[in-house]
Amino acid sequence: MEDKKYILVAGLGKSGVSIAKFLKKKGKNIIVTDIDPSMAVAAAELENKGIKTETGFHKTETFLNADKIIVSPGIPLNNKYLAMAAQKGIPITGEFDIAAEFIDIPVIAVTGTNGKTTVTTLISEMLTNSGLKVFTCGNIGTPFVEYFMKDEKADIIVAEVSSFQLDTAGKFSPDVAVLLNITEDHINRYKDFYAYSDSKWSIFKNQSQNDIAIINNSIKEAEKHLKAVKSIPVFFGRENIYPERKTAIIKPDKIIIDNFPMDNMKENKISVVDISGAGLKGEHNRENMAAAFIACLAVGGTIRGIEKTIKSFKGLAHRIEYAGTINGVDYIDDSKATNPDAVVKALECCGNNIILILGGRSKNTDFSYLEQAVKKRVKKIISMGESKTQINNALADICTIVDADTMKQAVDTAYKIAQPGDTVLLSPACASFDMYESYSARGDDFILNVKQLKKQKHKKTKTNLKIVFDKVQL
Ligand code: UMA
Repeated sequence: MEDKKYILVAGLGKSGVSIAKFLKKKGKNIIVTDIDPSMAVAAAELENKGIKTETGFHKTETFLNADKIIVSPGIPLNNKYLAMAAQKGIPITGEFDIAAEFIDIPVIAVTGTNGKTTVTTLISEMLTNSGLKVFTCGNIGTPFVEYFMKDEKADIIVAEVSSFQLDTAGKFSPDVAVLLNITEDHINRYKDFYAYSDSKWSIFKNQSQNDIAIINNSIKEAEKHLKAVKSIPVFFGRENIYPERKTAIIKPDKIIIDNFPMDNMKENKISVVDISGAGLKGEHNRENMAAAFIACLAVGGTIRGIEKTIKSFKGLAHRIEYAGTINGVDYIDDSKATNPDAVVKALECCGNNIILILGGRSKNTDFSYLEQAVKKRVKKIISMGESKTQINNALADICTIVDADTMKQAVDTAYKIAQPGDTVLLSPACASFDMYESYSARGDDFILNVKQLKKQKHKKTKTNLKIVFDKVQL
């Protein structure tokens, strides 16, 4: 049993490692624990820095004797050790709460079910192209506290924030907070959709009246949450449904600011941004651009920087990303689509003759949400991973479903089914962890299989030509 006072860092992933190093630097006494025995290597590095680690198990007393517990986003708060600690009154918090104590520059925080990484990246590039030094962090992959360990200072922090991070965000209070959308996701972690939705809305909870809240005006049941928002709301959407409020209206080729919400917007005298030559396609991406545009204006981004980014930014890897064409069939990698609404958005971008590869680790979301879009656009579904049965139960009545055990089998089956002009779309609506370590590993496997198939078919075509040629010579 530890007799000294200590902070317990639970989880030794990216977030846990960074927090442990940061707090150690601040002179705190730290213990790190991770249930996974394979974390021993990462633990050894921390041990060398004088941080005590416990890997391969969790010990009740280590949790119960801690002064405070900092929990990684991947560990559910109903974890039995955390629950025991909470019952004993031990404060349980997360990385954003710790970061909040040290922030001394403006912060833009972005949340939502889908589009977070795209908008975080867009805002970062728009501001960089406006001449600002930006530190980008959060759920996008770089822990927030890494900023405090850097020598180089930034003008602004742009953070992607997941609902898991918001649940332990404590005093975190962004100057500009963006809520992109809320649809069903992570229902394996939350009691129900409403609990998940509350988590998303909590991004605004510590904001004060001079801060900015950027909100998609099509989010359902927003009114009850808006009452609690103390900051200045600025909406974006296809129509101005709140005429008395500030809104950026999205048209196919432009975004129009209906009302100037902030002083610096008045100074900038910007009312329209041209998005006709945008690198990002699709209705959902027009929403993403509008949200990013308002966020940038709120912190002094320039119209030049914004328009330059809108033209040059082509999207992220594994998000509706072109992977190749074989026999007139396009193959699209959308491995980052880990919930049903993201799949609907991808289907809307990919025409009408789609072979859809679905499946992975379920997050208890409802696959029947896909019904309308599948009816309209999908020729066949190929299902893989742990959620095959759930997918069958939800969609077999409206679309033929073929099973695949591996990505190779899924791609080969899609190849056999597809006709020239069709699109093969990997858009799984599920997490990847049943078969891969991340969505990007899953996307890479898809791309690899598409490339190999293309090579194979190209070789075959060449061999066929040779046979014909040999015959001609005879
Ligand atoms: N663990 C325990 N005990 C448990 C359960 C888990 O010790 O009972 C351990 C695991 O063995 C693991 C660690 O806890 O080693 C969990 O770490 P983590 O999953 O929180 O992973 P990190 O590497 O710290 O990554 C986290 C975010 N992960 C999650 O939210 C699941 C990363 O988001 C984020 O990029 C990173 O912090 C930096 O901020 C990833 C993600 O999947 C990309 N996010 C979800 C999403 O986008 O849908 C929310």
